Amino acid sequence: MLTARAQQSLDTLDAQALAEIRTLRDETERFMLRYKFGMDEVITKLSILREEFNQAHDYNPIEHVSSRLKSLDSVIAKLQRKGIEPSFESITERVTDIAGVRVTCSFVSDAYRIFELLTAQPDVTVLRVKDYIASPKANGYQSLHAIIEVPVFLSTGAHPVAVEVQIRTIAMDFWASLEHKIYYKYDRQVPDSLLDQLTDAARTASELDERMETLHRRVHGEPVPRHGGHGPVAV
Ligand code: 0O2
Repeated sequence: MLTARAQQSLDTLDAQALAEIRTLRDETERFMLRYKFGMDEVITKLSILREEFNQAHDYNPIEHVSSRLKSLDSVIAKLQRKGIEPSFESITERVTDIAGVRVTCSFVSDAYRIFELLTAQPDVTVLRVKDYIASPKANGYQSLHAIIEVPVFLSTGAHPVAVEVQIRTIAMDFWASLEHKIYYKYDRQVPDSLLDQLTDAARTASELDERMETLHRRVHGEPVPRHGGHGPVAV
């Protein structure tokens, strides 16, 4: 239901302007749909890896997979924040987190294993990697981020689509989701004392990851490397 003012504004638009608005709306829907398809493809790849790994090794390196498509409002806010020109071309090039997939693993070695298995697939192109596990952010945030590109096959042919994949352990995920909530609760102005506690909690989460991995390896008779047995991802 339109307000009287909105209806009045609409009445002042001529037929051509209305047609242009409809075209833009349709193009935007098609544009966003490609990201949904790209995201679906990555989710399918992960669920195949998960099932096959379970069958072949009787072990599941993936605890949980979640995904989200950035809302149009968030995309527009990001364009304004970063001064990006509002064209489909520049959005494709510069906003690479419209489609996002988050993978939660039990152990750090599983996070790297999933990254390697996913990015080794011939139709996956790695555009960018940020290894916040090897190099945590100053606040303690840990996660392995990769912007990958997968081809989406439409009636018009193959279209490469960027998908942001975040891979982390349960402990890292627990920390990140609490930190995210606190960040928004304080409207990005988190008191220093809380920030210190969060950074300290991140250290505890990291220690827990190391201890759990050591325990897991001992139970399975695997050698226990001194630093968890995984290195940063070479970019
Ligand atoms: P949302 O709603 O999760 O998408 P970019 O600005 O994205 O182009 P940037 O910032 O260099 O580039 O990307 P980076 O460092 O890979 O981080 C992107 C995403 O990682 C964020 O997305 C968060 O999801 C997550 N992230 C990064 N740093 C932190 C952190 O300190 N705490 C938490 N909780 N999450 C973090 P968005 O767009 O912020 O939000």
